[in-house]
Amino acid sequence: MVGFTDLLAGACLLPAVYGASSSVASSTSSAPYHQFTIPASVNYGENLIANIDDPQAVNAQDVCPGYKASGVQQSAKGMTAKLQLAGEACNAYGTDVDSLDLIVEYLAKDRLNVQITPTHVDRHNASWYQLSEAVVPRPKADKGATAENSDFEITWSNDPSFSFKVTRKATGDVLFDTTGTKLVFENQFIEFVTALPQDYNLYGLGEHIQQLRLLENQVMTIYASDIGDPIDGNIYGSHPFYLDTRYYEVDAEGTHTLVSSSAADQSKDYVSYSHGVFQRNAHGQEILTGTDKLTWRAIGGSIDLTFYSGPTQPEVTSSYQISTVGLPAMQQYYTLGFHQCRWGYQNWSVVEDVVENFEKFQIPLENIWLDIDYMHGYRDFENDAMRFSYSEGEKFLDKLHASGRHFIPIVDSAIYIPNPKNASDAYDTYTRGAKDGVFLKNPDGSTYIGAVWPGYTVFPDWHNPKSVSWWSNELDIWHKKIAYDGIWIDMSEVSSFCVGSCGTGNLTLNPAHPPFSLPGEPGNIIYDYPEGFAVTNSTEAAAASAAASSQAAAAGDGSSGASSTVSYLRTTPTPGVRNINYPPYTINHDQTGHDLAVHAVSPNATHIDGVAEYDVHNLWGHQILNATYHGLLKVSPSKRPFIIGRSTFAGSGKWAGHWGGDNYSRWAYMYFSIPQALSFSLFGVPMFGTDACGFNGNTDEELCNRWMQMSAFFPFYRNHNVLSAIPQEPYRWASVIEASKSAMAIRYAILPYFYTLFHLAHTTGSTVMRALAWEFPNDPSLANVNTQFLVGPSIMVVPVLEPLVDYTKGVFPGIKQGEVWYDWYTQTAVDAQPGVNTTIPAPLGHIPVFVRGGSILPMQEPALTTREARNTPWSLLTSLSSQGTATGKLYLDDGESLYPNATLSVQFQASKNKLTAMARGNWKEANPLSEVTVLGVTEGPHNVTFNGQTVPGSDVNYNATSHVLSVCGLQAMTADGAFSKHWTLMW
Ligand code: MIG
Repeated sequence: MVGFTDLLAGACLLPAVYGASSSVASSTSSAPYHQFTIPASVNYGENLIANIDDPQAVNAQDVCPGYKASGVQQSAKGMTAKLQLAGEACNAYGTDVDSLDLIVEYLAKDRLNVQITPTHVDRHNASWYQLSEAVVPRPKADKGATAENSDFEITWSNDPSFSFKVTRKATGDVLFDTTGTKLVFENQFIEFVTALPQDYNLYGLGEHIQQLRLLENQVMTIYASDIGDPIDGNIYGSHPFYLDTRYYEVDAEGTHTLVSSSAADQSKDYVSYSHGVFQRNAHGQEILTGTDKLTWRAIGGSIDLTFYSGPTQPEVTSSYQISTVGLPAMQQYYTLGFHQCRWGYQNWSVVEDVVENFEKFQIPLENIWLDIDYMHGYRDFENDAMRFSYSEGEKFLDKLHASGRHFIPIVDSAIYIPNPKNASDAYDTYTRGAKDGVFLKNPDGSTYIGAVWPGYTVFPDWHNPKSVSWWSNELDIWHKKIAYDGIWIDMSEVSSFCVGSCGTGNLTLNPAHPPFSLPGEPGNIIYDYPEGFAVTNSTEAAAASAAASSQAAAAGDGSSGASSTVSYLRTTPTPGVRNINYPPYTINHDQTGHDLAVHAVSPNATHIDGVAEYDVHNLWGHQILNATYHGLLKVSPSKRPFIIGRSTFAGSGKWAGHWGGDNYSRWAYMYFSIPQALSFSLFGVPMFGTDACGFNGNTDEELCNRWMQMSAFFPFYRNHNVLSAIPQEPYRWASVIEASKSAMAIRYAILPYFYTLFHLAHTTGSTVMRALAWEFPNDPSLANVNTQFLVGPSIMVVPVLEPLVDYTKGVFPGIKQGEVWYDWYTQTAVDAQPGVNTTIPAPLGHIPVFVRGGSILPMQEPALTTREARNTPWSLLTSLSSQGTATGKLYLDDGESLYPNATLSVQFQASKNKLTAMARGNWKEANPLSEVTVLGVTEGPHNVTFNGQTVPGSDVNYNATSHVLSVCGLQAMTADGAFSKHWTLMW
């Protein structure tokens, strides 16, 4: 073992404080280019497309006729009807569809589905596209489901035009209500409006960087966009799902009165009911959050709404995953270890140096990542022969794997297309794909050629039945050259650096430089530092800000594309024809000009089945994750694939995890990591983390210190950095070394808890990272708490999210109901008042962590790798509730098999001075139990026994002040494994 156990000195798992260390210099200069540079102009549209801000835009609600229902058929299972256009077509932003089919189906007690689709869809001739069930399945129905046994009731009306209302029977509360609004259904524009209560609590609708509870008066666009994490803008993923939580005051008669969460009064009692709504639509969407309504728009597809009745968040989330999008992938154990990445690791020896530094400073490192630097000419599946040769790589990986560590390379979404004039430019991956015709086409049948890192590129067409096997084969061939352990998928929106098929006719210019300078290249030198840096490093900050100003001045006014003129391009709808490049209604997409073709493969790129990219853009990133999942199974058929993907769709969690994308080394982005993670908990993608210390811009010691500590409690824990920013591995600053080690000591100690949470998520649809409101559903004051979070039910983290302070503030939920919170470090109960935002000391290097009373956490000893940690003795941290009880769970297996043939489940239970462990299963856990710590023991024990045998007094330690009981020396009594038989500890 690489000596990490001294962390555990003393009776209990307290992270030790580490000594200082020297910093290590590094160079990240980038290689010069001697290539044709793709002109910058091609990266922008020429137009500012009319969007929500267009003053001339008509409000479809004012001009459209709505529909009238006829031929209504009611049944025990639901209803069907025809919806006919109720007046003259408005053709506001497309062609009105005059006849629609309405199908209402009670899918299960807790699920109701409302589907509205054009009548008689003729797939080959239709001017709209219906989402494929093969790619995005429809929610499952229970056989016996009926209207009568449903939690919901749906009613409808034709007055003044067709509308419907979904009511929760239990409260009589109307959850969804389109009364008085018009249904608009055109080939390129769908709109419906639902009423919401004042001060509603809505969550989800991703992917955005935003606070946890959605703000009112926002335009929330859903359209996969390769863009550096703008706040409130649409980014990589598409998750048209929301959770709606409503709080009620209940009087003596049981009457429920809806209350605003801002009016929460700690002296009153409340209950909450949550429901979920999923709109199964993959088109570009835009959701307007009004003060008392939601306007939902889509530029195609259909209406396919599923309501989940909960009534708690865990029930909504679990039902959403189990019935609709799928349960999240089980992760391999090692993926819970720490991941180090950066853009700018220049060659194998630089990477080796990084790994060695982790060893030297005794900082846990589990996974080393490589960005696009390793590639030969930025080609997927090809290492650069000089800097990242396979032979040197093999030696490096042998050593890395022998030390229990893993290697995760990036794979980009676009594929280099070789220069036809240059025979030595052949690229087998392309050749094999072209042979199978797996790349997207132009409408005229020619190959669609965009531009990404390598120059001009092509893009896999996931509708081609051969594309998954081609992709899997490429992964497999490459794996034989370099034994990677997982895959990082990037640029999958799918990103392209030019508008349209810009490479057509230009291939002889390949390889080419992208149409902008890379970070570190002239004009794009990084001078950014986090807030607070100017205070602690004033001289450097002043120099950086001066240099930044002159760089900006040299670049002109800094504006680009069409942003300076407000002259909108407005497209007039043509009956029966779609304008897919410039739809008549353009969602508020955040690329230049709101142009759907900017920085992405253009909407008119065409799939083998004739489907336009316009209709399936948001699914590209989902499908490459599916393909990669298959590919990794081809490489290692029995192992759980480990994939981290950038663009996701509802259901991507069944194949992959996700990182937060290109955030900034700024305090605000550290904060936004929390709501982003919690949103992905709701979306069924529990394996989530953001780039610790920040990606874009330079970080600094203080931000990196705080962020490394916070991210230690995120499911996916990775430090990643942009090309040419100052290095930010945790060993770069003495204080960050210590801070990282101390937070990692906690993470690695509770790995069995994390792993158990993942297994529960994978099997039941529960979450790993949790909002306080979800665990404490009856406290309206928690509705928007997102500056602190829970890991599972038992651990609460209150990070510092601002510079230059030595405290933070947090609430201790549930205190009023008798909840007890123990400080992780002192192991004593926190003295907190209900609802009070409590000041918590947090000097730099200290992250406040609390254990909820009533928990039993299975732990092992921290180590430098998870493999070592798994070879250490067990301990249990038991924190008693105010009733003196506690429970906990443990799940174990080999940590890697897709279908493990041996598993172990242990149930822990404590009450009345007695703790029992009941194990089930055939996984042999060889490590013994060494100690049990019990927090909140109010009376000193007289006699401590383990399975009836007295534990010698020298192994029992009771602190009458802190109320901590620790029982050590249990190894001998559990020599055949901590859980090989049931046991009971009494005190
Ligand atoms: O546009 O591969 O989000 O993590 O370092 C930049 C280089 C392309 C974007 C990813 C980022 C990665 C970077 N990539």
